[in-house]
Amino acid sequence: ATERPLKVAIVVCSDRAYNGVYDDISGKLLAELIGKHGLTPQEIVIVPDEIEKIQAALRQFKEQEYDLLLFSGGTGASYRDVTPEAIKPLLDLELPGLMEAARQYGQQRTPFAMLSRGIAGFAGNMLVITMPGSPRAVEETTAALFPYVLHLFKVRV
Ligand code: MTE
Ligand code: CU1
Repeated sequence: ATERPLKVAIVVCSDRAYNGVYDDISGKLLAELIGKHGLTPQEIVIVPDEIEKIQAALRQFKEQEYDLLLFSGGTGASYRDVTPEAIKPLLDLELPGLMEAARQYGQQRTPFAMLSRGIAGFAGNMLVITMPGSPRAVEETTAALFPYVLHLFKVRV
């Protein structure tokens, strides 16, 4: 158990943010929100809603020995929402309780929280969480999970 700062990255999955149709708000917001828990993301990247691009991002950060990788977006039910499908096969250990808790927390605030299919787990030693994409969803999901998920880094030894 080292006390070095966690290496954190954020990956925004959004065709429209990737193509510059709108400015990414959720990635920056997420960085700010986890900042309150002492985490500073080294990188914020935007990828289109494509399985290969999403998987390539995970593999890259895993290779660089990141500790925590936060995805946002692409967890819904549209034909372009593929984030859970991309991530699931790359997880070595699923942690269903994380998104169960996040959806429950969200559900107490908006009935639309149940529409997210987000998943979480470890890819090797890297904790991966796929949050829904709207700023409000990012805010609520972060509030539900942090700082409690950080306990996992003491457990996963
Ligand atoms: N969860 C919370 N806590 N708050 C929200 O506002 N929005 C929902 C849901 N989860 C929301 C939420 C909506 S409207 C959708 S469509 C799904 O997340 C999927 O979002 P995504 O496709 O951006 O991942
Ligand atoms: Cu929605």
